[in-house]
Amino acid sequence: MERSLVLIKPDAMQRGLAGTITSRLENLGLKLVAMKMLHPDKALAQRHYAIHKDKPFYNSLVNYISSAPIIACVFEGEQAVEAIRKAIGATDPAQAEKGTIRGDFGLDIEKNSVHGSDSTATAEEEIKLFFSQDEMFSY
Ligand SMILES: Nc1nc2c(ncn2[C@@H]2O[C@H](COP(=O)(O)OP(=O)(O)OP(=O)(O)O)[C@@H](O)[C@H]2O)c(=O)[nH]1
Ligand SMILES: [Mg+2]
Repeated sequence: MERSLVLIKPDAMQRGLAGTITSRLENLGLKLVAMKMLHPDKALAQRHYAIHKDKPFYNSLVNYISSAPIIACVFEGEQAVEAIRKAIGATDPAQAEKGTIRGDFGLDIEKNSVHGSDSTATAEEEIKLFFSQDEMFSY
C-alpha cells in the first residue's frame, strides 16, 4: 500500500476544478485519507519545492504556489504514486496526453493544475509537510 501527496494548484482552484480532479483520482480506486484547504505561505512553498531551489523557475514557482488557496490531499492504494503520476500526465500540459489531468486542464508548464509525489520516499516527506498524524484517517 502506498500513499501520495496531491496538491490542487491555484490555477485549478480558480477555475472550479477541485471536485473534478479529486473525482478522477478517486475513480482510480484510490482512497482519500487526508484533505485540507490552505493558503500556503512562501516558507511552505519553498520547503515543498526545495529540490528545485537552483532552477531558474524556482522563485516564480514558489510565488505561484503561494499566490492563492490550494487543496492538499493524501491518496492511498496499490501503486498509488505511479497511478497518480500517470493520471496527472507530463509536467508540460502541451506534452501531456489528452485524458490526463494536465492534458485536459493545465494552462502552461508552471500553471499545470496539480502536483503528485514522484516516489514513495518523497511522498512520506511531503505528507509530513502538510499533515499531522491526527489529520490522517484510516477507514
Ligand atoms: N515556470 C516554469 N515552471 C516549471 C518548469 N518546470 C517545472 N515547473 C513547475 O515546477 C513544478 C515542479 O517541477 P517538476 O517536479 O520537475 O515537475 P512534476 O514532478 O511533473 O510536477 P510536481 O508534481 O508539481 O512536482 C512543475 O509542476 C511546474 O509547476 C519550467 O520550466 N518553468
Ligand atoms: Mg515533481
